[in-house]
Amino acid sequence: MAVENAAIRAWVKEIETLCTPDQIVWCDGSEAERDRLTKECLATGELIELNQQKMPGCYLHRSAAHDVARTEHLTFVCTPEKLDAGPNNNWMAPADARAKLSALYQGCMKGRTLYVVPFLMGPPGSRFSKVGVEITDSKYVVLNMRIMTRVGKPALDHLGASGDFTRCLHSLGDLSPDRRFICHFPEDNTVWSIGSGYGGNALLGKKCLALRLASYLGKKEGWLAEHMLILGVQNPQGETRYVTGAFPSACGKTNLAMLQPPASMPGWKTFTVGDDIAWLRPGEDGRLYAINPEAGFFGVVPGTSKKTNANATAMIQSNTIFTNVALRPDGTPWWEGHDDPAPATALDWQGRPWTPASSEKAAHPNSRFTTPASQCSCISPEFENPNGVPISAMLFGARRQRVVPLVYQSRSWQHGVFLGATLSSETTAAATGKVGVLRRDPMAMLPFCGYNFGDYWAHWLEVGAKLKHPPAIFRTNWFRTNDAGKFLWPGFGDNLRVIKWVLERAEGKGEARETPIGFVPATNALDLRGSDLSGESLDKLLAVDPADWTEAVQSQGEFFDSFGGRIPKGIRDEHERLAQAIQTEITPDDMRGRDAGN
Ligand code: GTP
Ligand code: SPV
Ligand code: MN
Repeated sequence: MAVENAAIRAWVKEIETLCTPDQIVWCDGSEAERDRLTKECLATGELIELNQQKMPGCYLHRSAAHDVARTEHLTFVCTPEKLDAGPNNNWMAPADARAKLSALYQGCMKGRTLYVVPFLMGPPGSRFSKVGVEITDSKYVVLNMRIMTRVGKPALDHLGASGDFTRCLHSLGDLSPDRRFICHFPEDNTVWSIGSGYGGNALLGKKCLALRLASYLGKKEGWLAEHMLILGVQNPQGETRYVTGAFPSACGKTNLAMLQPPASMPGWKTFTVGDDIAWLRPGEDGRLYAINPEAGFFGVVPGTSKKTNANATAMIQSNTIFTNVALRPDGTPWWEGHDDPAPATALDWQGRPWTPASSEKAAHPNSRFTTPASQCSCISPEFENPNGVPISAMLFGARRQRVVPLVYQSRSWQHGVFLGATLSSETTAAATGKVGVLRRDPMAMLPFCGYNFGDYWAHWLEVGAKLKHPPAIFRTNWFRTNDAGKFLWPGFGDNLRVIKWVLERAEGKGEARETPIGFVPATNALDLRGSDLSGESLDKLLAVDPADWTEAVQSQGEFFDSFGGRIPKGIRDEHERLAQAIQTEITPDDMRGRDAGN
């Protein structure tokens, strides 16, 4: 493909000199290109063909055993001033990062092919959309980028002769975590990644461009780049409203984005606009509009079944790349939580013999599917709308076994930003490190905000001030457990019951009870017809315990203190107000015999 853009050509030349590949291939996004790359990957073993009768166009990729999730401790934001990256990011001085990584890139593509992948994030012709060019030496990365972004002509057309694109340089290097770095240079609109072939570390359009660099750009240009799903909900009267949800990695965005209404809620329909990333801008009518910059889904496989996510289950039966799932003797994939029972024999995600007696899991807990959005039967008719969709409500959700109710509403935009800023969640397998540890994850953006959180919250407050009709903001928690450790809430399709109340509240209806933390559904306000939830479970789900919240308020204060003077006053005010409201509620009895925590 002949790419005329002079800035792209010059950059490719520069990287060719640095990385010395044997050859250069310019990618155009065509089907012929996909077929050719797939064939090459089958020959090298980078892909394994799955049963083409049962699952046409589906392939399995096994990654290196130590390269299965994002590595947050090896991810850096390289701003000239450390404080601009903030305590929420690892930081390296730009010159140091360039020197360190240049040495690793030196000659790293000898014996390999350099692929040039021009890609567009966002719908063609949209003022929201941005162009990136990824240079990579991984065919697997090219095949995934072709699904996750709009590759080739849409990108080059959008760019024209301009040099305004994100320079995304990626090499597998030697895949060693000792020589792995994912470095962002916001001032140069550049990402340098080496040493990993895994999703968020290697598909540089996703977390690197569409969140870390885009959040920084959004601050400069007056918009927001968020780790959010976008869901369209149509009520039985035929009215459609849009909701976004920011939940940390592996906390339910893809599942909520593809929610299937329960049988006991006839007439309700849902439409997927996005499952991971939203770019949001104020519209001329004073509402907030969102697009999904991606073109596919890179979803968590374990737990995906007809019962939990029928839409995703149907969508991944063809043209899907599976990464790190188990392989059955008939050439079909399997994972924990699959509709079929465990096979008598299989190969696990590393290709080792596996039986149900094995002590290890068959699929990696962070195994993933990569599927084009066009295969999703509930994809929204507004998916390609260049103007985006107007947002009625925003959810901040997390995994919390205790303390946090199923749902509650903020009193205002400022209070909603505070709810986002104080989000905390138990860690998952989507990043390396211990699973199940409680950590603060503001707006589900801890690993993805490209600048100081203090400045980011200030920016949220500024964007809200521009909105005549801001979305209503809620906190959700599908993961509260009972004393036996079992989830109290059925989740998945039943989450529509919560969304229904959310949309009622956004329109000034719906019954609520005011508590120190915000508005909780009044008794009988949630539509539970046809659900077998007990009254006792509901009470536990909606309980607000002042003593628990006294501890939470203290830990929030300590967290905010770590940002020093950069915390906006509005956030401090909300924290103060919460502390006082809890103090007023609490009785000495509440605090007796409590252990510290949260
Ligand atoms: P990333 O792609 O990492 O950003 O994750 P995500 O937020 O899209 O999470 P996803 O929807 O893939 O869900 C992750 C895990 O949470 C899966 O194992 C799901 O089965 C589980 N999960 C999702 N929704 C619910 C829910 O409503 N209730 C419960 N109990 N589990 C859920
Ligand atoms: C996440 O971890 O939030 C993901 C997968 O969506 S990754 O692309 O690796 O970031
Ligand atoms: Mn994600």
